[in-house]
Amino acid sequence: SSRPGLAHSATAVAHPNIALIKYWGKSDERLFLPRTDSLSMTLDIFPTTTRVRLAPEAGQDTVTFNGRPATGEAERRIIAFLELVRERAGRAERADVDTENTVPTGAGLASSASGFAALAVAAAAAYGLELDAAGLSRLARRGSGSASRSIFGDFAVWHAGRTDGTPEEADLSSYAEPVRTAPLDPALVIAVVNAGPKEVSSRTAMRRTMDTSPLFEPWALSSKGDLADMRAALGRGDLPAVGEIAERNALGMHATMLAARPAVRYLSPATLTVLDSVLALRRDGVPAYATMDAGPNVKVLCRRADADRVAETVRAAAPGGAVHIAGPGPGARLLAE
Ligand code: 2P0
Repeated sequence: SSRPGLAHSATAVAHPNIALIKYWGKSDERLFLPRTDSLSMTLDIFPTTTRVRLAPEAGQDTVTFNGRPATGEAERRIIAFLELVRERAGRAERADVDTENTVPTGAGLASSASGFAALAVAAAAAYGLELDAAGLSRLARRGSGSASRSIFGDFAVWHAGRTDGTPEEADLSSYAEPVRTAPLDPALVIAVVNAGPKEVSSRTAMRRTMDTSPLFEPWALSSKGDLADMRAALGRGDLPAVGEIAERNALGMHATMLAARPAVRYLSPATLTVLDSVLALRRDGVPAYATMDAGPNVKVLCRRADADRVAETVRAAAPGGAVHIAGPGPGARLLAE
């Protein structure tokens, strides 16, 4: 509502994204500046819907997550994000945040990406902060790096930003934007081999990898080449090339973690069983390629027309786990209240 005297409120919805060129490692932890550029596909499943309602009488923020009060680190991060929005908007009122998340939290299924993208769009609107899409992406980045990409639908690239200037210059130049592609008709088949929360947070794992892994810098360097190759493959609509590049980039990222001291290993026996089934699909002539994030679950990129067959195959490889089929989804947006 924009009626004076009444609490302002805004509701936004955003979807998770899966990186085909990974974000792993920060050059600035406070500003969420990534060490490398990354590129992702936003999904059409697992939306997060978030309402931010200003509460001028309240002495503190309240955060409700799937109907329950948020606690601990999740609550702390959301309140820190509201502080940032208030600072930028020159406002002081506290807020009630109510968020409904349909994705398993903390399992490497990108719940923080949809979560902070929806929060950025809703909070900016509620506090009267007028931002274009790049500005919203920069803002969402401060909640969780990968959220910068969920502002956009389909494929998005997140720029690491300038590294030769001040932190402010880097901050201004690190945001996501859409990537043009030739028609691909892709699907991501998501094999949930374990929906529980991860043992090591992305933040901790990234920091340890950068600080201790001798493979980190070589991967960061090779990721630049992967991104250039990926843009070209997307531009010509070459799904097998897109998949091959995504798979090698993800395996390289996991190699950097395996070489950290102590090692960070998100991949489980069930993960490797699914990876074997993806190789078997390729041997049978089905273009299917795997990517894994900060957890044991596997996302298989394939053609939409092959998605049911791919889903059957990975379901047989990892019995008991849920399998979801996602297509390219929309960017974050405000809902009419
Ligand atoms: C990505 N991941 O590009 C990479 C690949 C996981 C593996 O972004 O610390 O939740 O909040 O910026 O975005 C997961 O890390 O980390 C992630 P923060 P985020 O999707």
